[in-house]
Amino acid sequence: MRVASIELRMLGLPLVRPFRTSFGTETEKVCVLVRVETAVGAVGWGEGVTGPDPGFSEEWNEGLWLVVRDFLAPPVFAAGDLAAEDLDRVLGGVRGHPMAKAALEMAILDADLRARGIPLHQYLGGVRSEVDCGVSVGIHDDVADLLQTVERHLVEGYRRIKLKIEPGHDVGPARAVRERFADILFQVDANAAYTVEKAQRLAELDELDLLLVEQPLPEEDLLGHAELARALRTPICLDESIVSARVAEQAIALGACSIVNVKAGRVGGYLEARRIHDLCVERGVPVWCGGMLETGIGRAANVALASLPGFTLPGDTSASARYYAEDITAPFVLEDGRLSVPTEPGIGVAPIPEHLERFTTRVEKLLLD
Ligand code: NPG
Repeated sequence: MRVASIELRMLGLPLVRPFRTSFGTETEKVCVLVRVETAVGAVGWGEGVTGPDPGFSEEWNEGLWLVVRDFLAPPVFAAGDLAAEDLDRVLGGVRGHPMAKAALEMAILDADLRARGIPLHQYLGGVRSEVDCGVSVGIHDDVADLLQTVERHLVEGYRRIKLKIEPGHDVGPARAVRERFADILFQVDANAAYTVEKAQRLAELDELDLLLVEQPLPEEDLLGHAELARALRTPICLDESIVSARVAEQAIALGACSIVNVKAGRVGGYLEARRIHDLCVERGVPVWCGGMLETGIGRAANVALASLPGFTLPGDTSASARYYAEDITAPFVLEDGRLSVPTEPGIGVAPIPEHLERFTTRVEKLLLD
């Protein structure tokens, strides 16, 4: 296919409640949507997982916009006929910026698969029609409030609870959740908030029978994670550290993690995400699908990814209502703790035009000369 136009859109959607992590509190979802149109009129949608600031990783919305506009769009236009599988080569001159590359890849893959009538889950090799869903609970100052939030999500049917932690809000709140809800699948996520010294305290989590502790140390510290993994009984899962299949291979070989969180945005796209999945299956390492508060566009693709066989743990693929009173697509609805995998071609969903306009704050359209 030949890409004829790439449209960038900045969106701002109110979140139903603030989401607090060790790197900040979000009250609004602000992200970039990418729409591509091919020379024969096929349309595809992609979503950037960046936020308004470089808190989770180095990338952020304005940077993603500029990188797509100034560095990724020109080689894509110049490439002529191309498929998503060619993007590694076509974009090879741009170092880093996986989230920008992933947003563009998703749009190109969506357009291509729609034109060919193939749903994303089928293209990726999915094996399930619905996926088990967990929910991520932000940091709460008050333990009674936290327990109420967890209870609400359990009543909604979520099959696993993940609690955000940071130094000062870790073992205490996690213990309170475990004491109150003895049998639930439960894990914690530190978003790289610990130093090696401070992380020693995380050994106290061992008695809480957690599924995993996610990304305690900074992303580049694979050896630190390996050392910590030897000191803890709770399995270590890596998120921010795993930026490619090659790094996943190294992290596993070093013993830095025994579980991997797969986020397509973080690793440059769905094709690399599938390579990480395949590697982990080969190594016997369970994977699960992470989330970045995606709108229905990114959520659709995540749910397709989570249908692959190695995704044996519930993901952060929550229902749209967990985040949005109104989404830009039809909402994803939880049924018995699961979301259905879209069955239509491509990512299987598209924005509702009226919603899209309402939540758009800026548009820029790039055209093939
Ligand atoms: O359900 O989409 C979700 C949120 C899951 O906790 C979640 N995401 O560190 O994984 C994370 C965190 C996150 C949210 C990261 C927003 C970056 C931005």
